[in-house]
Amino acid sequence: MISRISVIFASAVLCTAAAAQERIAFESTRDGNWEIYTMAPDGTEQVRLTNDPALDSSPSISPQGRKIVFTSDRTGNDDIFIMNPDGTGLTNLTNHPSGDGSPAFSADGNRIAFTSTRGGGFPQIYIMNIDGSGVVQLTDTIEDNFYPTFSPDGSKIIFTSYRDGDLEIYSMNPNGSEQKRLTFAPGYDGDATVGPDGRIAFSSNRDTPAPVIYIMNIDGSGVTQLTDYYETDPSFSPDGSKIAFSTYRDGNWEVYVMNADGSNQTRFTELPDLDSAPSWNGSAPPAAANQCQNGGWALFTDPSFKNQGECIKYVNNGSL
Ligand SMILES: [Ca+2]
Ligand SMILES: [Ca+2]
Ligand SMILES: [Ca+2]
Ligand SMILES: [Ca+2]
Repeated sequence: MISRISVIFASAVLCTAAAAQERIAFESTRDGNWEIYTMAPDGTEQVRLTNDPALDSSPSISPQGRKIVFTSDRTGNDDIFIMNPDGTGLTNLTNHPSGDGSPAFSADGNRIAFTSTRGGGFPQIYIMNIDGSGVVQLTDTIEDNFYPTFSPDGSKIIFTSYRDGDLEIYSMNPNGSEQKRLTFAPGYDGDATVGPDGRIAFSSNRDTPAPVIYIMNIDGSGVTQLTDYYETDPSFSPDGSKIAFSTYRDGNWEVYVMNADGSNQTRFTELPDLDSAPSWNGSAPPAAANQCQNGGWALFTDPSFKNQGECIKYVNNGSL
């Protein structure tokens, strides 16, 4: 029995559950030009985070919801910016004259994969630290590589490439090794997102005039169509039960959310402007709690404790 405890706080990045903010980041033209917004997981509380005449797009929210990265051309070319969830602390991470875009947070929130033309040829996928340092090139092929996204377990980066003469989805290790093709259907296959069970949702026009959303296993098997009008940009909820996506079914782009089996497709944006590219952060409190417990830590839930919800380590001080 533990009669007294000593508490040691885990690093903020690894194990802080209560502070995790589950939000859906998205892009919208509702205030006159493309800006970055977030909303609550039920579609309420839609707030604008950027305010610049430049094109601000393609947000990715970190697993714990503490940072948002996005693409902006406010410097005169596309660069990747990072900011706090309230829009403060805006920082240019790339500062490179080439085109940099499509940022995606790693599963641990410590790195960002992105697409860049800085190599001088076709767009390639790179990875960097969240302060912009340590840039490493991961792909190097003829034809484009783009739209990187991490699997929630951190083991894979899924991306789109034209390297085999058609747009297909590929996987690779986060160091760029073991690049493997996952789709083989004629037409567009891209916009991939990986759920906590390893399944990949993506959009494809393999069976339809406009792209719609499909789901498949991480090895490319078991492809199932989920939507049927014009849908792109799927993003899994943290527990994998839902998928946010963009659709043109109402005559302009809107963000919708559906169950991961395609049922209960629900409209989350209502404006006649363009609303698209939802990014749902990938690690909610339950996942953080599991991570803590697996690492020998526990989630502190005593409501009287000021750091309620933080992961702490119980230490038996021997005074039984
Ligand atoms: Ca803007
Ligand atoms: Ca740039
Ligand atoms: Ca294809
Ligand atoms: Ca709209």
